[in-house]
Amino acid sequence: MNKTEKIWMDGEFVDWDEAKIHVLTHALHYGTGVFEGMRCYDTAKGPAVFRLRDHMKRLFNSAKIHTMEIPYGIDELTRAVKETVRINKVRECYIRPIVYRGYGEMGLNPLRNPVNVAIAVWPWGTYLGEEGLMKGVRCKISSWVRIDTRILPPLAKSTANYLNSVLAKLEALDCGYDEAILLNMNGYVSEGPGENIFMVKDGCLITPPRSSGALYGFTMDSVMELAEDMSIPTAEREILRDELFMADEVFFTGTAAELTPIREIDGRVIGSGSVGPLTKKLQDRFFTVIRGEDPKYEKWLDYVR
Ligand code: PPE
Repeated sequence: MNKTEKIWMDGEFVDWDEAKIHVLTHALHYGTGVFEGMRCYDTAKGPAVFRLRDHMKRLFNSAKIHTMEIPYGIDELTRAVKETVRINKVRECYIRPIVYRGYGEMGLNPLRNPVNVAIAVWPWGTYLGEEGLMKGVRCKISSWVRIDTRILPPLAKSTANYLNSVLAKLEALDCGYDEAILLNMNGYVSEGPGENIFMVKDGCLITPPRSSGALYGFTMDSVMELAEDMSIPTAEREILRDELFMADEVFFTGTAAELTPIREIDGRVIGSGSVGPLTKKLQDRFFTVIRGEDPKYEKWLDYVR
């Protein structure tokens, strides 16, 4: 990975190589952590974090769902994120704040363990490869089902939830695909292991509803708003696996994945087998927005300086 200099740990900047925790940290054993992922992009006015406030709110909500009390305020951590970007002198980076139950007692009751916080930033290129971003990726519908709200809260971005994602990812890779698509317990399309999913059918942009078990993503939310602004009809509704096969275009969204086209699912070519016209249009618009080249959407940018 691309190291930077300092990591923010519980209020202090620590050298990258010294940012260590005890092996009996609660979160390591029981998945008791919540985290975020954001990107900072270089703009004409300097580095800017995309939808920083929204991501921080989601972090606090994830902690709330898991009854973890974060020992800092949201403003304090928002400032710490910007400071971490500044101190590492990076113009573009991925940002990973994590809140976790730390070292204290072993056993499932975490209440006697501290809640620790860390923020790391590092340059992270394309999530599914440069070619994937340009030409699209090949996906496998996973045999693993997306976690259900009765098992683990899917709207919380918790470390534990990602075990489900890792199983799906490994299976997809093992079968020679780039990425997985997970269905939910009702058999409807939910999302990718680390991405929301969209399909285009007859000019309409469709994404699964909040009840699908997908994480509520801000890239997805942004793409929906941009589409509406571009007079593209949109819908949030249940999607069947068969509908994906018949879709004109399918793509993933996510902080890491940005807007990645899907060109094949379970051996079926999607649309033209390359990036679809609407996907390309939204992708171009998205890249304009994150670079601060669209004044209307500067509201989503938080300048670091
Ligand atoms: N669903 C899942 C399960 C998910 O992990 C992400 C982000 C999204 C949807 C999209 O959410 P948003 O980033 O707000 O648009 N996945 C993060 C972690 C990726 C990783 O491998 O780590 C990310 O993209 O930062």
